[in-house]
Amino acid sequence: MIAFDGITNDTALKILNAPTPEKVLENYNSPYQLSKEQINSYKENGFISLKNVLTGEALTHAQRVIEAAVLIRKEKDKRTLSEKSQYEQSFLQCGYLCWDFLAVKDFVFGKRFAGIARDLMQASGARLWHDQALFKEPHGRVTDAHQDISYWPINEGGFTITMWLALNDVPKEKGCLYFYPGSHKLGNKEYVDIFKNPHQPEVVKGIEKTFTPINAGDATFHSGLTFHGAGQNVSDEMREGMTVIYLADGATFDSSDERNATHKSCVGLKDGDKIDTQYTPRLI
Ligand SMILES: O=C(O)CCC(=O)C(=O)O
Repeated sequence: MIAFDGITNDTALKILNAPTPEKVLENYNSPYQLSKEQINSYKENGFISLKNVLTGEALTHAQRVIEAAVLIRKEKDKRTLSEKSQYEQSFLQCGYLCWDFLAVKDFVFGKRFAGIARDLMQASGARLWHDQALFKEPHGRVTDAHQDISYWPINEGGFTITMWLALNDVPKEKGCLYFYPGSHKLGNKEYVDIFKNPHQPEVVKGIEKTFTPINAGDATFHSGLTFHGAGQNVSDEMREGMTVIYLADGATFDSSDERNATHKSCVGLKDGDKIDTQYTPRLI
């Protein structure tokens, strides 16, 4: 059973139903300036770690709201870590929170984060693909290395990017992310079944991993083409990560892989259609 300081099942709903303070909204929507070096570094490596993407009251607020949402989603799950599947031992995964909780929507729709995504992808605009909280429980196992695009029905892998924002400090021992620099240049390569039967991807053998320990409010951004994973959480604390995944405006639907074609964000689309559905609004 999971628990967060100062939040009960009753207060969780109150937290989620309260309007987001004006100052927090301003922070969620204020621009974040990237340098040319940062944009080039992302282009070269396929990922980047950025400081202070969220700070102060906005960070405290986002943490509380997302903890409350995770608590509500997981309140009925009384299993201990060892009773869960191998995949579930990597993280508590709570997706599409923004469509259930307005307070989370305010965060997920923030133009600050979407603006970073757009600028790193050098796109004309950024759409929402989906959001998901990824909390790694104390002593949760590694996240096996994989490439996100292999799970998504999208033709253009380079038109996808994930923000992974730390809601609390995430040093290496708490299971920070690692990336294989430059692996996005290998293209759409290898499906790893992280759900049931993971293997170490062949294509990144020989590439050294870069671990990205980050503090609360910092974030990493990685391309859907970049191979990555996360270490084990050997600490006694929950690792709290919130992700938002963006598409460059213009990304198109790929129905060719049956494993992915039923993705909720693409319902109603035909092969090759521009991804523009009720779940993928243009955010910036
Ligand atoms: O949070 C994790 O452990 C893995 C994150 C990840 O694979 C992703 O955000 O694409």
